Amino acid sequence: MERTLVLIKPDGVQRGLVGEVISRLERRGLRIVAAKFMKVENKLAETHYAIHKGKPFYDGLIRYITSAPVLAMVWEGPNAIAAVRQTMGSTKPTEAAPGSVRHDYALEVGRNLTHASDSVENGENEVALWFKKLELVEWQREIDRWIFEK
Ligand code: D4T
Repeated sequence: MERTLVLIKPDGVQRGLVGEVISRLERRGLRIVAAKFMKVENKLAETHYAIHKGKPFYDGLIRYITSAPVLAMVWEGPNAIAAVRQTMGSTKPTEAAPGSVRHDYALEVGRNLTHASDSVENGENEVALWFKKLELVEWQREIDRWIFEK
């Protein structure tokens, strides 16, 4: 079962879109594994976005993600990485598919509301970076067999 880190970034929290994003992931059939409302320290932001260090948007990105609280979550399901990226839409909101979160609620790449892991490997690494093992809840839902084929 794939796991993905999902962040509702400061703009998503400030704009009151937490419930909307969670609702879309729940309705898709994904299962929540962990959630934590938190202010992001500089060190965590820098580790999470290390791949972008040196890029023109890096400093603004770190300022943005550390500017106000975020909701960090882990979601799981078959093909969770691709499913959640699709639900969020392309990084640039003006390129996001109609009906996606970023299409429906965002305009600019620097205020794109959410983060979702972009590969199985990054998903595993990001979940380990943001959450302790004890914070991850293993559970089943009665309805799982009507959503998950296996
Ligand atoms: P995140 O990580 O926020 O889900 O974004 P993506 O995975 O969809 O996209 P990314 O890693 O390429 O970008 C990380 C983060 O940087 C911001 N950004 C990106 C920006 O402000 N300007 C830019 O030109 C790019 C490419 C937005 C997301």
